[in-house]
Amino acid sequence: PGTVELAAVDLGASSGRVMLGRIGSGRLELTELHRFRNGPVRLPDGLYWDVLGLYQDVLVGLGRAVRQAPGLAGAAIDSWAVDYGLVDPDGALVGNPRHYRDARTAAVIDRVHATVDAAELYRRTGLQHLPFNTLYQFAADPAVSVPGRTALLVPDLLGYWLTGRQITEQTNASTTGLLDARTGAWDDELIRRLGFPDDLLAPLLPPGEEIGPLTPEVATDLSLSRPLPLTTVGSHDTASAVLGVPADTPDFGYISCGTWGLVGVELDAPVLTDGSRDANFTNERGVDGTVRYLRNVMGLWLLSESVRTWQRSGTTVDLAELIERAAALPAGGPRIDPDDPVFAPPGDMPERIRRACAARDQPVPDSPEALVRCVLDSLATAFAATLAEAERLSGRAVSVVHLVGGGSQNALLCQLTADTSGRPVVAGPVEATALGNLLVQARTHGALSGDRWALRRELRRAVPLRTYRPAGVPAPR
Ligand code: ADP
Ligand code: LRH
Repeated sequence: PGTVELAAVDLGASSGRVMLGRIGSGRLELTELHRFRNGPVRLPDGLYWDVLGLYQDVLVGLGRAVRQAPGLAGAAIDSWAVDYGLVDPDGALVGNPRHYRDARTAAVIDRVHATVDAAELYRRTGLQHLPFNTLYQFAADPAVSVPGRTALLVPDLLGYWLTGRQITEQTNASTTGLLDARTGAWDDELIRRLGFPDDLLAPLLPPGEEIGPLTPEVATDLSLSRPLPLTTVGSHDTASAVLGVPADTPDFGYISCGTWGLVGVELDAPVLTDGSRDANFTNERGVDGTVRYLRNVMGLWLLSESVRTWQRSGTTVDLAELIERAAALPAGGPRIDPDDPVFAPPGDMPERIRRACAARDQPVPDSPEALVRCVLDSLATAFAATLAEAERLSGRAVSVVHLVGGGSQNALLCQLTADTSGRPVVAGPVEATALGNLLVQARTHGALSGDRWALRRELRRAVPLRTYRPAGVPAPR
């Protein structure tokens, strides 16, 4: 196997990027070709994504990939989970995809549970309860029940526009709440009982398969004169991020830390017990049939939405400097429960955090750095508690914690997580998701071979990592 050039499209909830990877055995280079902002767009009736803008940016990035890498062998897309676009039988987009932070599902959750109760949903699908899981969005969307329409998850919608083929990639399908946790197939009986059309969902494809070549129209737009295949990867960004964890032992915990903090362990089989449901742990599908056993922690959304609030009021914010000032504050300050649903919608985050501190009779953070410290102390506490619960519920020991994603650049968060969990925290790579996407593509194209451990070995050789040791625990000799 030689070296291949591949493009990874990775759409996070706060930014999208198109990366070029040059990959072969012993070689892994990553170049950022295009980065663009992403976030909720508020319209009078709710929150949406700017999906056409994102598609346009994907094309800009792919155009650069084609120009910079004349031998480009393929491309693949991953994005955040659960959200979808509906297409008519003639292929036209119906409406604009909603953002998962939109509040409309609150009115339908009880109705869904009256048809199939939460305990049965968990036994069948293994999915943690989150108000935005696709099944609740379907129940809140009358357009879904018009016969003949297909719901495509975001990476699959973009993939359809690029190739003309409608599929559902399997890792992301596991976040719909309609996939059988044991078999990885659509749970047709559940879909019927919930009253959704039989043909609403497109056929499943696992990671590592060809979706198809770019359409001639797209190829013309990209000035491409040869067929370029789009393939599946872990199109759920968290599935690609977990594949992109540079672990060398099964005894690892991970924190995929960006807009969300996805905290858990990698397993071979789902845990579908009542205890697991009570703790709201999810069994999402990973690459190569693995199970991502994890819980969503609110994540750096708390910080990024605070920064946006300050910027809206005209304050310039230097995040790195703020984190340094927060690090100089004494330990033992106020903490909030980051997973309180009050923090989920966009809006004035510092005010919500101050109110939460006051409601718990704790000191109210009175400066931006005190607020940042409160957020990071609270996240580190939630990360450590979630890791401990993942260990307890799954029986998988966690000897080391890998923290990947944008949050791995936050030295204070990494150190606090090491201190509160009592485990070494290995930070990086920042772009674990794009790297996980590229590693699977490289294997599909024959430039790498082997299982996920072989892919992770390539990663460990190539990316700089930093280890944070828990305070008071001496480094091993
Ligand atoms: P997503 O994929 O969900 O869009 P990312 O993994 O890109 O998120 O992470 C974005 C977050 O990373 C930001 O909200 C910010 O808190 C953090 N971050 C990005 N750059 C830095 C940095 N230089 N120092 C500290 N934190 C950073
Ligand atoms: C992270 C993520 C997470 C989902 C959420 C909707 O980007 O995909 O795994 O729960 O977005």
